[in-house]
Amino acid sequence: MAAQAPSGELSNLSVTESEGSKPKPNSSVATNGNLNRDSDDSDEDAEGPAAAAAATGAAKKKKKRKPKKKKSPVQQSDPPRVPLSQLFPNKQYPKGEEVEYVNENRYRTTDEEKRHLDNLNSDFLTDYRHGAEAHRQVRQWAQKNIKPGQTLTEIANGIEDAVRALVGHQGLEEGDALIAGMGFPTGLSINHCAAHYTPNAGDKMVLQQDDVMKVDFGVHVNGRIVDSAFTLAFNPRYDNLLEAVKAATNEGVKQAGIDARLGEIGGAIQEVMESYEVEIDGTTYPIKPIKNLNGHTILPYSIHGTKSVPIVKTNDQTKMEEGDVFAIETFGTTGKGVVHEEGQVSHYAKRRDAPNVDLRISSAKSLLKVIDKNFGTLPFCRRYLDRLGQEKYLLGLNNLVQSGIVEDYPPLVDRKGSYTAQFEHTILIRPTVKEVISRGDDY
Ligand SMILES: [Co+2]
Repeated sequence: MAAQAPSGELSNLSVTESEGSKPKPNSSVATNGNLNRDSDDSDEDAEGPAAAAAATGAAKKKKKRKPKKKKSPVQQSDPPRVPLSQLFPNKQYPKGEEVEYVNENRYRTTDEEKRHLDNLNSDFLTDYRHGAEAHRQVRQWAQKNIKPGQTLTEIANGIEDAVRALVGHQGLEEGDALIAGMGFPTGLSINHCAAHYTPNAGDKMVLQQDDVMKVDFGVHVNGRIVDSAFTLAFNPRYDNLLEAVKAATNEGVKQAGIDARLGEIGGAIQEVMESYEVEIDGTTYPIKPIKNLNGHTILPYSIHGTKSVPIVKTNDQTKMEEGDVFAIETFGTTGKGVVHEEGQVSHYAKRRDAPNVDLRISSAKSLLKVIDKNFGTLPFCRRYLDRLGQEKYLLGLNNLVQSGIVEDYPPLVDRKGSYTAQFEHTILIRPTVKEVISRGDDY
């Protein structure tokens, strides 16, 4: 989920205009550092050395060989509905991509004290890896199954039903959505809309063949939110746009680490993004970073922490620190490179620092109770209130927004007719290594 820069900060940013004529670098970013995807099916393991041993054994003592027990293999269904607790019974969820720190932080990988600190965090890591595996399985299913002609409502429900099944919490009983489930609503933002669009009830929008859709959804387990996004397009004319943004996000992920300065990371992201261009219908466009959208820290149950990661060069000297969790997200566009709020709001979240206001409108009071019990400070959307059976809540909801208790996140759009793309990963700045928790073999 994108963090929007306050409009005041915009004037401090200086985006150098892309020349738009540089050749596209052949930068294929390594994505499969340390992926561990081998623990999902114990039956497969038995085919390897065990099967070989059984074969040699069979030659020697044919009679003693027991008939192979036919275990019903536990594997994910299509659509995904098998809880990950069944696929990983010992809670050994796959690790993300672990990357060693560099330079003066290189010692951390083997340092005893840092390893001890890391071990103290095992619940945190288990929850994060659980959520990340759910994200990967759901998104890889979504990438295969989302097709032009589907409604955005269908697409959002498909993703959300899968996420809730995989983490084993439907979120319909009071408090259940706070244990595990959606970390924030499924963003399905199309073309010049860069972020924060998800269908409200009655939305009839249909995905089109030439659309560019950002799919940005969050999974949380015990408040540990995995925030990761990708872009889907069906027309190959957008390939360079998607490639540019994927490479820019990977550059941000690569630059991230203990003591890395946020403004410099922005500069590195910008340089990669602006080295690309894209030709659409005979016109060549430079690819610009959307300068008022940022990556951000993630706190328990809170999607936007206190630090933000610019995607253009700034003089922000703030450093990344041990224990931080960052969402590294970048947005590229053929438009202006700036987004503004436009259209009907769908995304909301209770503020961490919500004031204790005496609410006079009774519907606002009762809605706040629903929000507290089901979402806390996790972002939610109108559809989530609908599925809890809430009705006629808009007046109350708007009152909560006006009272400063709930923040609304309107859709963020660039110039009409432009195309925008996004890729995003969540990274854990662990004491010993950086873990790109949401890394998959897709992106
Ligand atoms: Co985000």
